[in-house]
Amino acid sequence: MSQAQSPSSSGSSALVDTSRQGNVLVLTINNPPVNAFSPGVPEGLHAGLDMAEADEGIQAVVIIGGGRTFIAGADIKTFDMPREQAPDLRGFITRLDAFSKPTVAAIHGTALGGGLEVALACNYRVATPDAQLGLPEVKLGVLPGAGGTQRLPRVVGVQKALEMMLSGNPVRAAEAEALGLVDELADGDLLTAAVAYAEAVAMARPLPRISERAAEGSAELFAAARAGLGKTHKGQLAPGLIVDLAEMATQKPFQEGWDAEAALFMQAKDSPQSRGLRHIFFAEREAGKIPGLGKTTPQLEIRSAGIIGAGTMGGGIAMNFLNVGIPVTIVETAQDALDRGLGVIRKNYENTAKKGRMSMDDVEKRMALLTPTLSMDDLKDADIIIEAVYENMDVKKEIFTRLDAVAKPGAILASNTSTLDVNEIASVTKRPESVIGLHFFSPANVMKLLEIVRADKTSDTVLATSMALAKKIRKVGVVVGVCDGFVGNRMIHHYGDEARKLVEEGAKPQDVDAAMHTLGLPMGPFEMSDMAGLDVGYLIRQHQAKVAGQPKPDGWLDRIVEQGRKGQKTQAGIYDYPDGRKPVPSAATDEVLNTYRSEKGLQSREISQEEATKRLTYSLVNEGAQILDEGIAQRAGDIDVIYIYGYGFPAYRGGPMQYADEQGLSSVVADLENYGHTPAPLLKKLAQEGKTFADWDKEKARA
Ligand code: T1G
Repeated sequence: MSQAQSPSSSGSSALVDTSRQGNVLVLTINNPPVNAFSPGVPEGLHAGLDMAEADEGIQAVVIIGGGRTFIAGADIKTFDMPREQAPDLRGFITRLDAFSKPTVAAIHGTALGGGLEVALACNYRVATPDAQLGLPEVKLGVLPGAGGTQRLPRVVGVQKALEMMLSGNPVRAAEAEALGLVDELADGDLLTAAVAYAEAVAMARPLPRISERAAEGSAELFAAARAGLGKTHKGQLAPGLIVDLAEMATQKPFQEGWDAEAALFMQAKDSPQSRGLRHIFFAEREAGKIPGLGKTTPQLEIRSAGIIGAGTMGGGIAMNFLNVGIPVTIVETAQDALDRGLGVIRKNYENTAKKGRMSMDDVEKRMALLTPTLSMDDLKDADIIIEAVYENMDVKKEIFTRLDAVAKPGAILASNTSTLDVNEIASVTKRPESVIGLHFFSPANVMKLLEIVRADKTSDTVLATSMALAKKIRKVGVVVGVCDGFVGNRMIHHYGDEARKLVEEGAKPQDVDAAMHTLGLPMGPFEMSDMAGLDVGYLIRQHQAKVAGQPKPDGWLDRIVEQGRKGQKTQAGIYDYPDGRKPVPSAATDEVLNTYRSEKGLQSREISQEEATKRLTYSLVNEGAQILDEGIAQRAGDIDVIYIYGYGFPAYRGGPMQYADEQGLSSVVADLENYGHTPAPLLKKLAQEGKTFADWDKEKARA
């Protein structure tokens, strides 16, 4: 095996090895971890093609990935490089498509994005049965930019190509073969199969050129595709461009579509939406890294779990473990509550089975892993125990005192508290190093976010185990510190306050919510409050005022609750719900607001959507900056991940902190001051230095 020397460039490329098998030259890409098309890869591949061209004895070329996968795409880190420095994927693909000798892509792992585009420019594709092939560019706010929009429709048909490019989801090799995207499924060794295919087929036939086929599609098909974008990709740029390019593949010569694709790719790549989605791609992976905790930090094995509380949260949490085959013992204080909890879990699974997403056999298998009990003593062997009872510190302390006596040595003791002080909970145990917060978001079996609350004495092992467990149960884990509300809820508290102020100043609740719809959130603050239940906040405010010896709260929201309008669950809250689900502006709420404003002498004024949007998003950003300054969150990117996976912030905005970076922190500071707020010191400092939150994250990572 030698390293390809590229005559066209000075040094050899260590990223591509060449080897010869009979008359076949094998080019093996070694660019771990995913063989992205990084600088050095094209140089090596070109050198390999040079070698194949120069040697008459070579009659075919096989391109294969070393390690765990074929090429997983262009190197996303190079998107913002100056064009002349970025790896020239299109240039390589142009050469490969016209190459004089037959080429075979040998695919295992994932052939994604530019990786599949390289494979499409090969004459043939051989894949392992578990390989996956896809064009996920839309998830990065871009479009396939190296021929995918023109070649895929010509191979699998426009309908399937649109489905793949708009969803960004891969297909498995068996389906790819049925589609004609893969020519042969390799049984046994992939390279052996690919070389054999090159010898038996590729060398025996005239070279097939995808670009010479026509793609077919009807006007109705494209009209339907465009109409669907309003639902699936509302407000996004790249999906519409993908439909345009797929349509071009049916109407124009290949070269014209190829050229148009390049221009539209650049347009999408340079959009704030692509910057937002690429930011989240990396931020989500960074959030899983805990500075100071390397791969050598010992972890505990989680083979069984105990859940205390079989209510909505406890049941949802239990399902996450059952879904990955981890047995759960679930505890309640009364048989009817236990039966009810199990019934909800079973019903959830049966509903999924009715939708065809799992079999009834799967339902039974998962339910068989669930052991109900009324005795906490039955948790004595559990590797992790998660308390999921209602938000009351005394109750939690009592439970953790019992757990301390029951749980085996080394068991992780976790609380699902959404705001309470995990240090205080840990203080009642003799094992504070084993205590951690695992804040699941409701519904816990659906929402991907898991705030991992690191208490003062939580050990590195418990923390690292919890982060690994988050991945295992398919959650996006983010480490947060102890404070009231941790990160997400602490910020949303300010967001809710600002929303209420906007209404007191004259805005209609539906207009405030509409501002957030325009930003891309599925629900605005008042729809969210009605959904959660207004009485939750009401009781907290009443309790806090009583504890503080303050007068009973009498805000406009309190008055709505006191009319028995508790939100969607009572078909009336801030909105009315005549059909039980869809919010409709309520005359009763308008009346409460008008009375309240006149009693308080509040002058109503017109409030623009721009003002509402700025005040709501910047209330999050300002508190987020304070949270960073206090070290409660490790990165601004972590806060963005929390808001995308826990609060429905649109990923194509990148999260609140990325959104602020896009507006410019100086203008955020100016707007905050203009609306009567004091910018957090860190935000002010970054603005004064002309920096972004992303800069702050980078500097911190280097420290
Ligand atoms: N570029 C750069 N780095 C990448 C990368 C990529 N394409 N894919 C993964 N990484 C890094 C990732 O950040 C992480 O780094 C490590 O690899 C492991 O990733 C012209 C323009 C392949 C399914 O969108 O979907 O081609 O944190 O944790 O869970 O048309 O990675 O270790 O430092 O995700 O096993 C299209 C994106 C690009 C594929 C593997 N391709 N990657 O999942 O590992 S755009 C994609 C993935 C394009 C062309 C267009 C997944 C994976 P670190 P990981 P994994």
